[in-house]
Amino acid sequence: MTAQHDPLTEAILAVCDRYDDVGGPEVAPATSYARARLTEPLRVAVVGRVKAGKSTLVNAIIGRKVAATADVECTKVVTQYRFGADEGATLHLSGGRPHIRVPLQDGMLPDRLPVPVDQISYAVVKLSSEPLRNLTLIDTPGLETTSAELEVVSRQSILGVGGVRQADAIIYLFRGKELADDVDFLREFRNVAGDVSSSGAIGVLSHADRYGSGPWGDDDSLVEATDRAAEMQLEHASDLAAVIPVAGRLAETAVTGVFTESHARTLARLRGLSEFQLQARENLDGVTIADVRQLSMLVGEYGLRYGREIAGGGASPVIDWMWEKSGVDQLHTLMRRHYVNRIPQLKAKQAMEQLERAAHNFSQRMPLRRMLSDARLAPALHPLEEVRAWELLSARPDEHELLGLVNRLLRGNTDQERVGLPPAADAAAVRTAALSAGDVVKQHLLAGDPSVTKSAAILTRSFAAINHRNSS
Ligand SMILES: Nc1nc2c(ncn2[C@@H]2O[C@H](COP(=O)(O)OP(=O)(O)OP(=O)(O)O)[C@@H](O)[C@H]2O)c(=O)[nH]1
Ligand SMILES: [Mg+2]
Repeated sequence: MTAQHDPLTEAILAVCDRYDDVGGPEVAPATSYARARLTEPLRVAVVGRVKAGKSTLVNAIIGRKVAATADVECTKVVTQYRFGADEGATLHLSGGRPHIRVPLQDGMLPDRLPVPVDQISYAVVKLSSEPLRNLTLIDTPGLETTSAELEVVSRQSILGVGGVRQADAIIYLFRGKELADDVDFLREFRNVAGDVSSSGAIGVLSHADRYGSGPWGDDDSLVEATDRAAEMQLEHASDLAAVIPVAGRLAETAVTGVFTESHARTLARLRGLSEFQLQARENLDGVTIADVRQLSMLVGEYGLRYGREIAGGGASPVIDWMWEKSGVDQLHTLMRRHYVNRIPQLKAKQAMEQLERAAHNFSQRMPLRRMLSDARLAPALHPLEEVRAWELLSARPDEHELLGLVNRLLRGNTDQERVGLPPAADAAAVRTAALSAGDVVKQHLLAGDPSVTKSAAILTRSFAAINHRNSS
């Protein structure tokens, strides 16, 4: 579906036109930016602590080694990966200075940049990789960086203009146990950026192949990570739409084509070793320690332990196994469910908030703000209110009765789907279902909890509108 044909996008474009009418020529840059953002690919920022595995995950999603990864602090500037046939990088400097074009080095942003990193607001790397046609990925420096120089840069730039503030959605990586800092940051970006809240945020428990008792422990790390992710999902319901375990390195190795038949043969030769021998790197049956180290870099200790049995079949089954174990497929599914299927909603939300923020800078700020709040009440923008209800309800510790209703409303493409009826249901049946859903909702209008009352008010309008649309 092109953005122009989506009713919500159309409605926001109409709001942009009105913004121009009310605000006059000085608002043109704000509206042209908002229009452009509505039609470009969704922007997803990858955020988390230093060494959480953010760049590795970016590579895994793009299917190519585009971001440098290392055991030492690595990503220094916020980097947007966008689709473009003209591959290359542009550094956007702070203070409005002109951009600087830099050639890529081995397909990546060069290690040495022509200006100090604290002068760079963000970098844009254009690549002709297919996954970027529909998705712009934003890799960010780790939170709580170790060098003082980066400390200031990172928080500002991650939250700021090139980073989360400009993202339609985020992936938040936790490495192992989440720390108070992680939770603080999630809250911080909700407050400061405001643009992306729980509906657009997916949590990833990274390094899942090393989780819990570790790759050599009695329990399977991935299973332990899956259990922990499920708990985290409940604990962070107010900040994150879901939490899943991901072993990014397995995925990166699987999709970037670095795992060869020769690696598979070496890995297969480790089958006869006991776990102790392999872990301690003793009596390696003719395989050198250097070879095992190299394999471990590619498939991790988890891959050494469990992948060697599969390696007898060659590189391809190992690659399939790593991809399957990595959890990146599930991440894609979640991203489709939470982001891609809701691009118009996420983009509309972002555009409205951007226009609201920009209004403060213009002489007609009060009329602009009034126009925007009126627009929010119009039926065409009601889906945004439904997203708000979803956020309020999913932030509650319980699985509230209304949550199921709002989920269905947001996922449904037709009124039949929105009220839970089969496609063939006629208007009368839809009306009856909308009325009875409306009755359920009304019981919550006087609930003591303001988040429930507000959601119930929003859903009352949703079902009234469905009823109205289906009345002859
Ligand atoms: N075993 C294992 N190692 C991983 C995984 N993900 C990343 N790594 C490794 O962890 C190290 C850090 O990964 P990066 O992707 O550079 O982490 P980052 O969050 O981008 O780090 P900064 O940019 O410095 O904040 C690298 O050596 C990766 O190969 C994973 O899922 N499992
Ligand atoms: Mg990085």
